[in-house]
Amino acid sequence: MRIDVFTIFPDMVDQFCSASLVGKARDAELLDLRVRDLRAACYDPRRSVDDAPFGGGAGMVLKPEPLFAAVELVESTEGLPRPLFLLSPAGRRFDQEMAKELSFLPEGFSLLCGRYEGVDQRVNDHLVDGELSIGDIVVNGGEVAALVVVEAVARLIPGVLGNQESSSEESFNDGLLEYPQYTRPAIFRGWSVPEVLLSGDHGRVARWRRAQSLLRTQSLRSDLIEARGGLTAEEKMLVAEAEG
Ligand code: JCQ
Repeated sequence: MRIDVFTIFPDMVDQFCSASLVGKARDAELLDLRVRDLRAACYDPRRSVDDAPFGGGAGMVLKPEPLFAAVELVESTEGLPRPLFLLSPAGRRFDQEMAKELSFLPEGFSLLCGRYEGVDQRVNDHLVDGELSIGDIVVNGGEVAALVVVEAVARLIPGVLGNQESSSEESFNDGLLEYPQYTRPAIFRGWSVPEVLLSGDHGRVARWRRAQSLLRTQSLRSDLIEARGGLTAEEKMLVAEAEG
């Protein structure tokens, strides 16, 4: 799978990727990540990528020419995996479901990191295929948002995570928060690990974990329960048992 990332800070994106799981995926040739300098096809003497907004106002706007030129240079030489998404607070909300969808794209996809007060609207209208947001939050540049997308997708590519890690992803945690995890020591500063986890009874452990996932999700993220269409009769029993 190939992912192209267009940014005015290619070193920053490359360095993060080399130091993370994304770098492992890249070294194993499971992910073909190509980081592109948005100034690559910037031929004016000052190599400027931004300018003041028409109509006045604070801040700078990314200019259309260097962005179109950078994308088209790749398109005409190596081909560009599309869809091409602009990272922006106005985009469609990126979530685990979308990470999964992107990880299934055989040709991959591309990301364009926005900056400053925004991007010339003609980039939205005529260059990219859509906009992605990592949440209702504004960061200075789309780079950190792009890294969120790249890492979330990379870890879903078969072979990137070890078998143990990836199977825990698929199994019973469908749309629910994780159950609480514990490790040694069994008693730390007087706080004990729940007895059931030391029992060796795998059936009891599985039921307890399922109940804890449901309880946690109900109290912290009731929207996730709603999205699954509420609790089944069996799940209600598990929760009632755990609450009792
Ligand atoms: C991404 N959630 C927030 C900031 C304007 C394209 O226009 C802009 C892009 C940015 C950077 O991205 C984000 C973001 N997802 O802030 C302002």
